[in-house]
Amino acid sequence: MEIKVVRNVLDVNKTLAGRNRDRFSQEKVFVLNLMSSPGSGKTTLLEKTLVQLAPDLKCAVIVGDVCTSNDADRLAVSGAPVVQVNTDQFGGDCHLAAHVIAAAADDIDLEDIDLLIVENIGNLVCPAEFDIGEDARAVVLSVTEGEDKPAKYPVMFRVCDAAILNKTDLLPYLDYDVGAAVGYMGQVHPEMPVFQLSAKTGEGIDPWIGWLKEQVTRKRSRG
Ligand SMILES: Nc1nc2c(ncn2[C@@H]2O[C@H](COP(=O)(O)OP(=O)(O)O)[C@@H](O)[C@H]2O)c(=O)[nH]1
Ligand SMILES: [Mg+2]
Repeated sequence: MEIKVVRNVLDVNKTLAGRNRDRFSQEKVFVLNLMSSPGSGKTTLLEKTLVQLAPDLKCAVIVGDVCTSNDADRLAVSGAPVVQVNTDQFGGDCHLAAHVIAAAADDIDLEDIDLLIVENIGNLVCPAEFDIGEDARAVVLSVTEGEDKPAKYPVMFRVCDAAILNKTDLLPYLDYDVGAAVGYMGQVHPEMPVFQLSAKTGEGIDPWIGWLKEQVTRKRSRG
């Protein structure tokens, strides 16, 4: 019985995600869903990413947290439009659902932007299950979280089109096996690119920026 209810929730979400996808396509906006566990560095990566993309792409961000507007305040420094969603109004949901994205997108002038980035709620499980109408998904894993997280939380890594291995500036101080982490990701999702970088120092960020620009360009060329 419980499984049936969950299935219904996901079916409704899929329908609403389809509506979002049509709307974003009509407005010619590329949508990236950025996910990770709390604290892996999504906001820090976006702070850097928005600055790097600014000359080429007009960006906006929807950022989700259970409470606070801390991340929206950090990201607004870039000058990009930012909408903060707090899920404590919806019972503290651990993910952003399609209808929440639809409402948040009403506060953004979609005609005026090329790329909408959604920083999802920090969680390696639930956000992977909820389509929000995005074009691409990326997951951030930081080197302080353990090498085997892709094996323990395979759904997240399976549904993503790219992964970021963040906080590489900390590697000299840790007993962390980068090869093992990348290996686990490869087992779960063999074709997925993995970008090793430090969002803090910016080292290694260029291939990530290049990948993101390429995704937007590819969608534009498809019309
Ligand atoms: N050393 C280091 N710290 C980082 C890096 N990226 C993020 N952090 C720190 O990790 C903490 C969580 O980062 P935040 O961007 O808020 O993560 P989020 O919860 O995924 O959005 C903050 O204290 C950041 O300064 C990084 O590349 N290197
Ligand atoms: Mg954040």
